[in-house]
Amino acid sequence: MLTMKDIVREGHPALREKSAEVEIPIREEDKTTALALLEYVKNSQDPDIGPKFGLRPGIGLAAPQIGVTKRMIAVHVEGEDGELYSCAVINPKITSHSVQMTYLESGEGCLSVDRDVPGYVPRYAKLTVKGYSPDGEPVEFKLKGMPAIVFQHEIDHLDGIMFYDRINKENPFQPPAAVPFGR
Ligand code: SB7
Ligand code: NI
Repeated sequence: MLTMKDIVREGHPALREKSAEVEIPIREEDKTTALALLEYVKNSQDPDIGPKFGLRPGIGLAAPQIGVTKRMIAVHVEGEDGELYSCAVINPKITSHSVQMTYLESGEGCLSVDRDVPGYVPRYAKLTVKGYSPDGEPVEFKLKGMPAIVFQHEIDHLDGIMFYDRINKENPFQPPAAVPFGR
């Protein structure tokens, strides 16, 4: 099981690399990695397991964050209508997105960043993501709200992009031409 000691922090080159596509059919080793990412996000939100192992809660995790530069992510997050997005996605790809942007009013954080970086992170308000499940089944997600924001944060990791790269340098709280989301 993955713990905080497996998560690489700022300064590690994996966070700035462009991750490689995972070969299809998916190898057992890659499937295991994808499922480990998902297990971490679930464990980290479990009221017993999280504190017991000192896991910082995370609603998503990307393979480069454990030093594996392959295109794999996991999310465990609830949508606006209470639907749960709990999945590992291999080779996730944004196939379409809204013109409209959104941002989290509370800003974003990252398990690989041990400091607060305040500011709004502009994200697409809606998007479609295609990819593969760990079992090799093609999957497609139509996303809005928090799940949309998390998927974009994770897919950014696969391209070596950190959330703060997208914050306005001059005025971090300059509301982007966007509809805010969250409290
Ligand atoms: C706030 C938090 C996350 C995504 C979007 C908004 C995830 C934080 C955990 N991660 O570092 C995952 O990469
Ligand atoms: Ni992150």
